[in-house]
Amino acid sequence: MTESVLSLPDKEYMLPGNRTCAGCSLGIAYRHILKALGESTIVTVPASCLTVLHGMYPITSVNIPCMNVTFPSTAAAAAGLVAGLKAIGKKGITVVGFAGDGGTHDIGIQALSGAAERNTDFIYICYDNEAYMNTGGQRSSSTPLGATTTTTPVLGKAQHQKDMPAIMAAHRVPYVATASSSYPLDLYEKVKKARDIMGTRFLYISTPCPPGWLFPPKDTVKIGRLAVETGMVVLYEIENGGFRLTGASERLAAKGSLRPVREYIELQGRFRHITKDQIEELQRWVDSRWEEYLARQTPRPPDYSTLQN
Ligand SMILES: Cc1ncc(C[n+]2csc(CCOP(=O)(O)OP(=O)(O)O)c2C)c(N)n1
Ligand code: SF4
Ligand SMILES: [Mg+2]
Repeated sequence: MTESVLSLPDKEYMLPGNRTCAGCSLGIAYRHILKALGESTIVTVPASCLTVLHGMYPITSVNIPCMNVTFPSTAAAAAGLVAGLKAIGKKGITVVGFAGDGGTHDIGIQALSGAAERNTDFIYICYDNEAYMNTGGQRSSSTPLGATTTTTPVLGKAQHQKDMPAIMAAHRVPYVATASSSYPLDLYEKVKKARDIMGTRFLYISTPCPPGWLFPPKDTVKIGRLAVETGMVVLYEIENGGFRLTGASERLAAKGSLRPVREYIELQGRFRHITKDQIEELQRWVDSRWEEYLARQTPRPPDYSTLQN
């Protein structure tokens, strides 16, 4: 278990300077993910803010090989890479498909579902900034109820978020986990664990976006933490079917209470038009989901290293 950021590997795969907005949490998440994956890694990335982070030829801000692919084909291209590496006998390379919520929940879901059904030996990571941010902030199926976007400008989105990790868990892949850029050690540990498992591993990462969610760049980490503390984002892992809350969510479950959702939404301009009824509905949704997670908790295996003889 990594106890502090000071114990993380020194080697950096993100080079100094990149083109993301001030306060973008994607850079925080990506830096820790690449540290966990190490240098024998190839990523496939579709059009998204991650392409922006990578930079435009001849400049790059990332020190690992990357294949840029079309918007719907992240998982198909990554599966092709896995097959190609196998065909030429290359071993020990981790192939990662890495896309946004639009590129995963909506347009990339077909290729991802096909690859998961075949238990393709890769890691697929979805970072969720809850809209199509690279093209100006259009609604996605991961935008929360009541949030305004450029395509839900006045009343806000009328539907709840699609539960993508649950869809992936329904494929019965060996590992599904959720994480947040505001808890980088939890994220690092999950990526490291995923790296050493065979078959399809799916990670979902909540990544707050200051210009899209309309909060000041200095509050990125705070907003990400509030998402978890209010239960809007829940940290867990499903390993071979066993569900377990982790990190801050596990601590909240032990404490017995979440903070009210209102504390999270009142700090973000995207919820400026939300109605009283929508806030109540959002709270009801969070509470019922939380109860489901608590009921699904499987006990942690005993840690024999701490037992006295
Ligand atoms: C087939 C296709 N449709 C639309 C686009 C335009 N497009 C490029 S990036 C993007 C938004 C990506 O959203 P998401 O996957 O959530 O990543 P984010 O930009 O939020 O990081 C869109 C709509 C495209 N490149 N290809
Ligand atoms: S729009 Fe949001 S996710 Fe995209 S680079 Fe800017 S802060 Fe990051
Ligand atoms: Mg997005």
